[in-house]
Amino acid sequence: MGNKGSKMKSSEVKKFSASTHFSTNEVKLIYMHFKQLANNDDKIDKTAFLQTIGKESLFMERLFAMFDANHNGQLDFEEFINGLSILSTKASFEEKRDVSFGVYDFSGKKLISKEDLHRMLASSIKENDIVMSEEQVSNLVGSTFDEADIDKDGFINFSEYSQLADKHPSMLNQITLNVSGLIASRTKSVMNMNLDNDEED
Ligand SMILES: [Ca+2]
Ligand SMILES: [Ca+2]
Repeated sequence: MGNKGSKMKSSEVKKFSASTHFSTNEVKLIYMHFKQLANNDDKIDKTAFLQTIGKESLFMERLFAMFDANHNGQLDFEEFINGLSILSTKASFEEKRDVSFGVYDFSGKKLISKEDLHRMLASSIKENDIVMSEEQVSNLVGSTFDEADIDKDGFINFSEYSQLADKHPSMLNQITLNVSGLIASRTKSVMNMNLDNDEED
């Protein structure tokens, strides 16, 4: 913490600010937070990621898998900040829609099966302490497929998912976190000591 190398070059800060929804100050804060969580290889693992999000769930585990673009089981800074950018309130509907489709698409075949949806729903219901019988979950899956599976092939493809999301935009709400607030509150202690003496070259 606060050690050498925990600061990012201003050209890098600008680059990440341009490629995400974060201001240069937010990029610096996120970088500090990343350094706190990262292991010696400058990567964060799933446990550290779930800590940041403050929530352990199947959904968040799937998000981690989506953000881990090179599938090595760890997030480097670029993967981390790109992921947080999609979770931020400033991310577009399309960004959130695309990542949420991937969350449900367990097989990676660009198709959501009834089993995929059932698994995710059952898990969210349990996490939110909602009491629902197995039959009620199955009925919910069935009625979602009745509406979404337009060509009736037993899968929700991306185009069908997009149409469903257009009709029910609130289903993407779970892809939104107040990332700036989250990061600011968790980096408060190191913020003062690191944000002074900024390189302004
Ligand atoms: Ca990775
Ligand atoms: Ca279909």
